Amino acid sequence: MAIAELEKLRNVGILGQGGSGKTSLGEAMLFTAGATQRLGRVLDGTSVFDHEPEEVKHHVSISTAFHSLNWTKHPMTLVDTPGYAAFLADSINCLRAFGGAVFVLNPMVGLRVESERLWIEANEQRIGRIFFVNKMDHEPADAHERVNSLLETLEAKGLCLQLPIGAEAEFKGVVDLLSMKAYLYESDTGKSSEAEIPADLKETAEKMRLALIEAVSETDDALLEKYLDGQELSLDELKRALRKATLERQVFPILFGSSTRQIGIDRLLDAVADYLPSPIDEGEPEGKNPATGEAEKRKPDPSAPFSAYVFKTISDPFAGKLSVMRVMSGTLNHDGACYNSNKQSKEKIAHMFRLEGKKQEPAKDVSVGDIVAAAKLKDITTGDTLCDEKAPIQYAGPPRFSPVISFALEPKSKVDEEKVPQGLHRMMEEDLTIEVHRDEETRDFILSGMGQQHIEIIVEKLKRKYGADVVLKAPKVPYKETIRGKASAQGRLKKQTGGRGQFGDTWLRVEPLPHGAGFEFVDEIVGGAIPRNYIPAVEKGIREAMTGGYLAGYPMVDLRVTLYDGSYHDVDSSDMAFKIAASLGFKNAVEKAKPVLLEPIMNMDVTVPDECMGDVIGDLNSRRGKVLGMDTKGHSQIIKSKVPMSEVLKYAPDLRALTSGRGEFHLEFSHYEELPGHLAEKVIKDAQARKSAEQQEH
Ligand SMILES: Nc1nc2c(ncn2[C@@H]2O[C@H](COP(=O)(O)OP(=O)(O)OP(=O)(O)O)[C@@H](O)[C@H]2O)c(=O)[nH]1
Ligand SMILES: [Mg+2]
Repeated sequence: MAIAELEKLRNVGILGQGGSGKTSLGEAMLFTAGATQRLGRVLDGTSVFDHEPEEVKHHVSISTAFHSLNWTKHPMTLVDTPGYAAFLADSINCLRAFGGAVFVLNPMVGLRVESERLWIEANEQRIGRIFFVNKMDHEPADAHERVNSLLETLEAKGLCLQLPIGAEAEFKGVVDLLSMKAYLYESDTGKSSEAEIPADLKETAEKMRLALIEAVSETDDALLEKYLDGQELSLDELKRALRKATLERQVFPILFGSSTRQIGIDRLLDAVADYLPSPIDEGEPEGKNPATGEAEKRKPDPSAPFSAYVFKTISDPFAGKLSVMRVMSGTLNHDGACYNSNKQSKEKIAHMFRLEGKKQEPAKDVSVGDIVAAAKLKDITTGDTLCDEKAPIQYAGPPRFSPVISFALEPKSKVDEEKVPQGLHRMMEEDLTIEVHRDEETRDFILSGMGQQHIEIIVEKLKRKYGADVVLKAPKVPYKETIRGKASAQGRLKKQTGGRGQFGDTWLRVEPLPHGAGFEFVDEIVGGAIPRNYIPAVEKGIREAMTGGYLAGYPMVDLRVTLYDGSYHDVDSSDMAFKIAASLGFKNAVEKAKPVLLEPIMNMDVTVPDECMGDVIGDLNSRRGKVLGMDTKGHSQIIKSKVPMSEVLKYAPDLRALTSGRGEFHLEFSHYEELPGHLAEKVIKDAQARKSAEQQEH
C-alpha cells in the first residue's frame, strides 16, 4: 500500500457495553457507505456481523466480527465487538487490531461495569475514540446534558460536536456545531439534507459552539493565542486541532444518532475519517527482540521489516483453524514465508483473506495496517507474532483471564463422550477463557468459563460445530473430609474359605494434621509383629480408604496414620489380606476421631454501582459470605468477600437481577473450611441417597 493510501486507511473498533447498539451501528455504517445492499438488523438475524447461529438465536454478539467499507476515499475496516461481560475477553484481545474506535453510549441506561472495563483497556492500548450517543430515537431531550455524568465516570474529556434536533420519536437530525449547519434525515433511509438551524435551537447551538471552540483552541497554544486575540478560527484550523487532540486522547468528540433509524450515520463516518488515526498515526508498535529481550520498535511503513500480531483464532470443523492478525509493519513476502517468533518456527502462508462478515475474500499484497486471516498455519496460537526471520520481533501476548464459574458436562452417549474432548480442545483455541478438566469420580467434564451464559453458548456450539451433545449440570462442590480428633482402632481380617484362608491384623492410630498437610503414614512396627513385606500393602489399604472418604464419599485429607501393632499368620497372610485389614482399621479409627466435612471457600470480588451495594451485601450475608472490605472505582464499589463455593455456583443470574445487569464478579479459590453441622448432614444424606441409588442400579 502506498503511503498516501495508508494515510487514509481507518481500522475502527466499535466498543461499548452489551446491547448499546454496536452491531446495529456497524450495519448502519456499512449500508450508508454502500458496502451492503440492505440494512442488516440484529433482531431479524440479517446482520453481517452477528452471523453465527448462536448470535442469531440469542440476538447478542458473541465474538468479534469484521467488515470493510469505503467512505470519501477512506478505506475502513469495522471491527464489531461483543459488549456483554461473558464475551468481553474477545473484545479486549481485539483492541490490538485497531488504533481508533467508536465508543457507543446510552445515557438512558447509564454505564455498566463492561463500559468502564473497556474504556480502561482502550486507554492502555492508546486508542483514539469518538463517542456515539446511540438510540436517540429513545432518548429524552436532555440526552446531551446527561452524557456528562457518564463522561465523569470514565474520566474522559468529551466535546459535543453536535446538538440533537428533536428527541425520542421526534428525533430528526443534528446541528453540526463546527460548521453551524443542520442535517435533517429522511425517515429510515439514512439520506440527509442540509437545513437552517431550527429557530428554537439557535441560542443553545451558539452557546455550545463557543464552548466547543474554546475547548478546541485550548488544546493548541498557537490556536489559543489567536482565539484570545479575538481572531476568527477557520473550520480547517479547528478540525486539524481537533484531530490532533483526539489522536493524542486529550479529548473525545461526541456525536449523536440512531442506528436503526439511520440518523447521523453519515456524520459519524465523516468524523471517523476526520478524527480517528490511520495506521501511521498509531505510531510505532513496541515489542522485544526474542533473542536479546531488548525493547524494539517497528515503523508503520510498508517497506519496514514485516511483522504481524495474531489477536484472534477462529476454529471451524471444516475449514480448520483461521488465524486473524493485524499487520504492524512491512509487507508480507510474495512467497508467504515468515517466522513465528513465539514458537520459533518457520511458516509459509499460502493464502491470506480479508474477513467480510462470514465471507472470506482473497487478500493480495498484505502490508502494514491490514487486518487479515490465514488458514491452517502449523503451530500458531492467539498472541503469537509473525515476522521477517531476519528481523525477529515479538509483541506482548494477550492478557490472562481467569474463569469465574464451572459447570459439569455429562455426555449424552458414548459417541458424544468421544467427541466432547476434541470439540472443547478446538474451542479452547479460539476462546482463551475456557478451562476444562475431567472429574475422576463422575467422569463428567468440568468446564470453567466467564459466566453462565458463556458456558451455555459453549454447549450449544459444541453440539452444532462438533456434534457433541451434553447435559449441562451444576458442578459438584469438591468437598473434602478430615478428622478433628485422635483415635486408635484395630482392623482385622480372618477368613477361612475351603483351603487357604486370609489373615491380616493391624492396629492403627489416626490424628489430624494442619490444613494442607495432606497425608502422612508412620510405621512403628517393632519386633516383627507384622513382617516388613506387608507394610506397603497396609499403607496402600489406608490410601485407598482415604480416597473413598468416610462420611460422604469425598477424599480425606490432612491426617497422620500410624501403624503401631498387629499380627500375622504364616500361611494365610497376604498383601491382599493386609490391605483389607488396614482399610477396615482405618475406618474404625476414623469413626472415633470426629470426622468432618470441609468445603471450598472462594475469594470473591463483586463490582457494583453505588446504589446496589446494600442489596448485594445483604445477599452475600445470606449466602454465608464474609465481607472483608470495600474499594471505590468511579461510581462503583468493589466488595471483597470470602464466600463458600456451594453458595455461588449460580451467582451470575442472581447478581444480574440484583443490579439490573450492572454488576460483575470474580471468583478465585481461597481455602477449605469445616462445613457447619446442619449443612454437613444434608451433604451426607445426599451422598447416602446417591450410593443406594447406584447400588440398586447394579
Ligand atoms: N430504538 C433503537 N433501538 C436500537 C438502536 N440501535 C440498536 N437498537 C436495538 O438495541 C438492541 C441491541 O442492539 P445491538 O446492535 O445488538 O447491540 P450491541 O451493542 O451490538 O449488543 P451486543 O453486541 O450483544 O453487546 C437491538 O434490539 C437493536 O434493535 C437505535 O438506534 N434505536
Ligand atoms: Mg453486537
